[in-house]
Amino acid sequence: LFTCIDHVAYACPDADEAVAYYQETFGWHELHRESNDEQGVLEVMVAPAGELTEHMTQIQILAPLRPDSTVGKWLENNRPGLHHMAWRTDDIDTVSATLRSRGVRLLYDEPKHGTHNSRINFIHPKSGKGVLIEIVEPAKH
Ligand code: CMX
Ligand code: CO
Repeated sequence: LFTCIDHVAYACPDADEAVAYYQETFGWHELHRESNDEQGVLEVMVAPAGELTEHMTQIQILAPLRPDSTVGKWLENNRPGLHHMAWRTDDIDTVSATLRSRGVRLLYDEPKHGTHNSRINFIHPKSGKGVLIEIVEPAKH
């Protein structure tokens, strides 16, 4: 069903501060950033190298754009830390149908827009053994 771990997401109030720390202290590289208004987050993708290789896992640094967004509400209840992990697939529609047939609770009826024009959905933490899991189908080039 899945090809690799696409990213692990870290949520914090100040993305720029966290990205600078990753760059200066750990030598990670910023590859991409965008604001996702629908999700209410600023998303910065950082990687251990300056260019992505096929199955490289990134870290997604998240900061809320508004206090009433999912990540904003999460930060009211949690300290900055790991928020979700994302599993990559070539075919989110087939994966979603297969998981639903196995009784897995997905958050959205249809995939939504994710980073870099990807299509995303989420496995509810109740179906993810306590972990929020994103399913991501990267844009095909
Ligand atoms: N990881 C694990 N568990 C989580 C969680 C998280 N990130 N967020 C909430 N939960 C758990 C809570 O601990 C709580 O568990 P209990 O009932 O056992 O106490 C339960 O889920 C409900 O918590 P809540 O505070 O009421 O949270 P909501 O139901 O309002 O929201 C969720 C939870 C999953 C529906 C919401 O986080 C969501 O819609 N997430 C998907 C969207 C998202 O995360 N977008 C930002 C990233 C975008 C991107 O990656 O591109
Ligand atoms: Co994500």
